[in-house]
Amino acid sequence: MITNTELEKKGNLFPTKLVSYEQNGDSICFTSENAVQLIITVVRDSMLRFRYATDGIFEKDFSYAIDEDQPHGYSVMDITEDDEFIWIITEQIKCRITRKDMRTDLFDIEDQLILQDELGFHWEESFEFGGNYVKMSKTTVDGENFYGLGDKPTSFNLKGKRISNWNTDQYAFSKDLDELYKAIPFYIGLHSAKAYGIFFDNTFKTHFDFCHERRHVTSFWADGGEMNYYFIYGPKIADVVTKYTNLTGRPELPPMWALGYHQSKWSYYPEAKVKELAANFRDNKFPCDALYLDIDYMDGFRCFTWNKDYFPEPKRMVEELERDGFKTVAIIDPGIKIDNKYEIFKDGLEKDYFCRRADGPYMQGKVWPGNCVFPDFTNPKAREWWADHYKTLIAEIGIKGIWNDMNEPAVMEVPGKTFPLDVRHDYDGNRCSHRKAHNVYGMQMARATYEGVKKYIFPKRPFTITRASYSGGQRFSSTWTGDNLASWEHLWLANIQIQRLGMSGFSFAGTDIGGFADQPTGELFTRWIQLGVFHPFCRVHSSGDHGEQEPWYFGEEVLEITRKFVELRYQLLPYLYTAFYQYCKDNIPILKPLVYFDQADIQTHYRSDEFIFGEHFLVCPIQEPNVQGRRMYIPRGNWYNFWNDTVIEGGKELWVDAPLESMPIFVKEGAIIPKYPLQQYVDELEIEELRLDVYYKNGKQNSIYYEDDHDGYDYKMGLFNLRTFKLTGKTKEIIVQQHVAGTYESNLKTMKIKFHGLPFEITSASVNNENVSLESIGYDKESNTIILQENFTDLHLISE
Ligand code: MIG
Repeated sequence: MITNTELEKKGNLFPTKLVSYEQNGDSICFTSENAVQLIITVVRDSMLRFRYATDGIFEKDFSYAIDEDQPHGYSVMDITEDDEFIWIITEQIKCRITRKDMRTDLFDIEDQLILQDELGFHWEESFEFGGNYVKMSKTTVDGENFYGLGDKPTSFNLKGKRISNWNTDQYAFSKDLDELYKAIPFYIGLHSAKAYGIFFDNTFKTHFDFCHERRHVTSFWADGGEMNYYFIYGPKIADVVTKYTNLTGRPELPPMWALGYHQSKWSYYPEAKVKELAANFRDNKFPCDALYLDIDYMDGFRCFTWNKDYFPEPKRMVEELERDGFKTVAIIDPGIKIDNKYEIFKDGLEKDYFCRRADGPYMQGKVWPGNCVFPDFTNPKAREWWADHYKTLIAEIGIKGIWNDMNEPAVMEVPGKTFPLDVRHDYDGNRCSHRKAHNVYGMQMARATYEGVKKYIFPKRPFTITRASYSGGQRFSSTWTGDNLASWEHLWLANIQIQRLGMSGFSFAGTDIGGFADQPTGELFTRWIQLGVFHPFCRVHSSGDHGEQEPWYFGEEVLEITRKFVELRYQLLPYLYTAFYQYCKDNIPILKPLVYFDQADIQTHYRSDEFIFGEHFLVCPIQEPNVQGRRMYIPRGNWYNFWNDTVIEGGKELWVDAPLESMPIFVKEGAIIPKYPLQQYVDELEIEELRLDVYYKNGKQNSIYYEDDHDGYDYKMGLFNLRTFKLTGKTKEIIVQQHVAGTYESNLKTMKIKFHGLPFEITSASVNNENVSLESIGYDKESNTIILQENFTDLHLISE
C-alpha cells in the first residue's frame, strides 16, 4: 500500500484539513487549510459534480462535452455536519466529506457505500507547463468490475487495465493498444449489484487505472487542467448510461437511409467505376443505400475541390446515382494544402483561421495533399467558415453525407503522429495549447461539418461520420473505429468496440466490415457482415491496396449468404429505426451488452460476445474460422431461436449451431417485431403493409414501433407515431392491443401479423371487441398469419 508520505516524497501534494465551507445555490465550496478548494454541485438527485482548485482559482467553467440543453435540477439537498464529517444528502445519494483531509465518500440512500476516496484528490505541480498534474484515486471493492471508455480495443470488462486517452491515428491498430482515435473519459463501476459512473471531463491526456497498479485501487489523472468529474449514480447500468448520455447529449434522428448498407473503398474512381459499382449492387439484388468517395475524388487532395479528369460532372453523377437509390458520401480531411492558387488556403490565411505555433508561425504538417496548414476548429469563427464551405458540395452538387477523417489530428512522418504540443488554440475564447485542445480537435471539426451539412441539406437531415471524437461528440456525428485489420481477432474487437461505444453514449457506430487493411477470406467477410448488419452503422470499407471487398468478389456462396443478412437488416429497418428513436430521444443505447441487460446475473459481468440489439434481439457473432456453431450464454428469460422458433430457457451456456449461412440469433419471448418488405434501398417502395412478428409468451410484454417520414423535421412538430403493442398470452388465448400516440399519417394500410410459438390452434377471433370470422382477417393456418387494418386497437385470438 502506498502512503501519502511516499507519494509526497515524489512531489505529490494533498489537501489538508477543512477550514470552511459555503453554500451557493446548488453548489457547496469547501476550503482547506492549504487553500485547496472543492466545489461539489448537485446536478441531479443522482449526479454530483466535483471540481478542485489548488490555489483558490478555478478556471472559467467551460466544457465542449456537456450538452447545454441537458435538464438538471434536484428535489432534495440537505447539508448536515458532525465533528468528523459534512454530509450532502439528496433524494438518492449521500456524499460525506471528511474534515481532516477533504476526502469524499459516496453512499446510496440506504447507506450502502458506493464509491470511496482512497488517497482521493492529489496533484503534482507542473513546472514546465504551469498548472498541475491532477490525480484521483478511489478504493475498489472485491468483485467490482468496470466498463466504458469509448473505442478501446481491449477486453470489454476493464478490470486490471491501464488506459490513456490521446486521440491517435493508429493504422492497423492491435489489441490492447490504448491510444486510439477517440477520447471518452467515462467509465462505469459495478459492485454489490449497484452501478455508478465517473465522467472525468478533462480534455488533456487522461489516464485510467482499474486495479492494474494496485489491486484495490482505481485511479484517474490528467496531464493538466482541472480535477473535474461527475459522479453518476445508477443503481442500474442502464440509468448510468442514460444519465451520462443526457449530460453529454444525443444526436438528432439520422435520415433512415443512413441505417441502410453502405459501401466504401479507398477509392472508387473514376466515375465509370462508381457507376459500375452501383450497377453491380442492383444487378446482384444486394440492398445498398450509400456509396463513398474517398480522397481521390479531390484535385490533389485539396478539400472542397474535384478531380475533373475522374469526375467531370459531379452534380450529374450524384443525381444519376440518386435516381438509382444511392446517396453519395464524400470525405473531407482537416489539412489544407499550402498553395497560393488555392482559394481556401488564401482565404483562411487572410482570416487567420489556421493553427499557429507558440511563437507565431503556422502549424505546418504533411498529410495527403503534401504540406498543409490546419483550421483551428476550436475557434467558433473558423467553424462557421468551415461549415459554409459545404454549400457547394451539399446544396449544389447534391452530396448527402460527409465523412471526416484524419482529425485526431493526424500528421505524417513526425514523432507522435500529430501536432507539436505548443500549437495554440482558441478553445472558444479560452486560449490554450494543443495539450488541452488535442482530444477535442476532431470533435470540433465534426461539429463544424455537422453545422454546415445541416444548414445546406435542409429540409432534409444531415449525415456525418467522423474518426476522432471526444465525449459529447455523439451530438454531431456518427463514427467508425478506424483502420482495423482483416483478421479474426479484429472481428472480435469490432464486436467489443461497438458495444463499448454504445455504453459510452456513442451508439451510432460501426467498423470497417471485412477489415480495412489486408484481404479477408470469404469466410471472414461473411462472418463480419453477419455481425455488421447488427451494428448501428453498417459499412464495408477497405484500403483497396489488396483485392476487392465487394460482396460478389468472394464468389456465389458468400454473395448469397451476405445478401441474406443484409436483407434481414433491411427488413428490420423499422425495428432498428425505433431503436434509434429510443437512443435519440431517451438516451438508450442501441446495442446493450449483457451486463447492461441483466447486471443482477453475475454470469454477464465478463461476457462480451453476446449482446442485445434494440430491445428484443439477442445476437452472438461467430468469431472463429471453420466452425459449425459455438457455445454462448443465453441471458435469463425465454428466447426463441430466430431460425427455427424453438424456445430456450436462458440463464445458461449452450451450444448453438451456426454453419456459415447462419449465426446465433434469438428473439425475446413476448416481443413484437415490426418488419418491412424487402427493398433495395430505403424508400424504394411505398410501404402499405407492415409485418409484425409476434413471439408468443405466457404472460405480458410490451413492444414499441416508431414511425415518421424517414427524413426531414416534421417529426419535431409532432408528425410521428409511437405505437405501443401490448401482448398478453394465456394458455388458450393471445391478446394484442395497440395504442397509437401521434398524428402522423403514413402510407400504412394493413398489418400482416405472424404468430410464432402459439401453443394452441386458433378457432375464433375478435378485433376491436367484435367477433369476426377467421376468413375476414385472412387467417392462414399454414403460416400462422392474419391481416388487420393498421389502426386496430385490440385483437383476441382464442382456442375453444
Ligand atoms: O492515411 O482517406 O481511416 O478509412 O480510407 C489514410 C484514406 C487516410 C484513413 C481512414 C480510411 C481512409 C483513408 N484514411
